[in-house]
Formats: sequence, structure tokens, C-alpha cells
Amino acid sequence: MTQRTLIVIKPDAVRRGLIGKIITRFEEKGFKILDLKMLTFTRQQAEKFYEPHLGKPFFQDLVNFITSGPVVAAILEAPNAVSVVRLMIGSTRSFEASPGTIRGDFGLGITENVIHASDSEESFKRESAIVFS
Ligand code: 3AN
Repeated sequence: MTQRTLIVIKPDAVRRGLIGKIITRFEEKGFKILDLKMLTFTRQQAEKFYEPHLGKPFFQDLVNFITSGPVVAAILEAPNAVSVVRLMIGSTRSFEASPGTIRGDFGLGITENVIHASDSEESFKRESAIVFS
């Protein structure tokens, strides 16, 4: 089933010059890039984006971090895009993410964990409306 998903290359990865390497992985895997843009989240956008985490102790850290600099967002299409991308990005806690995954190869942090990807079709719809509005 052809499916779309959203990735957001986070400010840590953009600052470190990893945009090309990360996009290349998705191109080489076979994803079609349907949309791509660089943007800096406003606080309002960030609070909406992370609404599911509202009330958690790390919510403010998340908002502060995602608004700290430009990000690169893309809409990717492939069969089973949501689950394939989640496999490719690896565990939330980068220091536990398997080598070969994007977080496993490029990061060490939790809040600063290189990349976001939608975890369901519903999340994709909600998140892409916020980022590509
Ligand atoms: P993922 O990004 O793997 O979908 P989620 O949705 O559980 O992970 O969490 C969203 C974001 O919240 C993560 N990308 C991470 O930056 C941050 N986060 C999750 N859990 C923690 C935690 N225990 N401490 C700090 N930040 C966290």
C-alpha cells in the first residue's frame, strides 16, 4: 500500500551539516520525495506539533529545541512509508539506537535526536498540516 509520511531533520542535524546524508538515505532506499522545505518552527507551531506530549516533563525542552534553528521537512512516499521510515530512524533514545539507523549512526541524545518521523497515518496528517500549511 503506497503511503506518505513526514520527516523533520531537527536543528542539531542541520547545524551539523547532515541534511544531505540523511536525505540521501531515503532517496537510496527508494522513497519518492513529494515535498521538501527548510523552515524555522515558531513557538506556536512547535506547541501544536508536540501537543501529544503536552504536560510531560520534557515538553518545554522539546519546544525550545525544535525552535532553536532551521529544520528540513519532507513528505516521503513509498509502500508502507510510515513503518519503513520508523525502522530507518531507530529508537528515540539515540544512544540505544542500532548502528545502521539514522539516530544510531548520527546521534547520542534524546531531546536532540537528529530526526522526527510520523508514527502513524493520523500523525502524518496532523503534523504535515502544521509544517506544510
Ligand atoms: P519519537 O521521536 O521516536 O517518535 P516520541 O514521539 O516518543 O519519540 O517523543 C517525541 C520527542 O520527545 C522525541 N523525538 C524526543 O526528542 C523527545 N522525548 C521523548 N522522550 C523523552 C524523554 N524521556 N526525555 C526527553 N525527551 C524525550
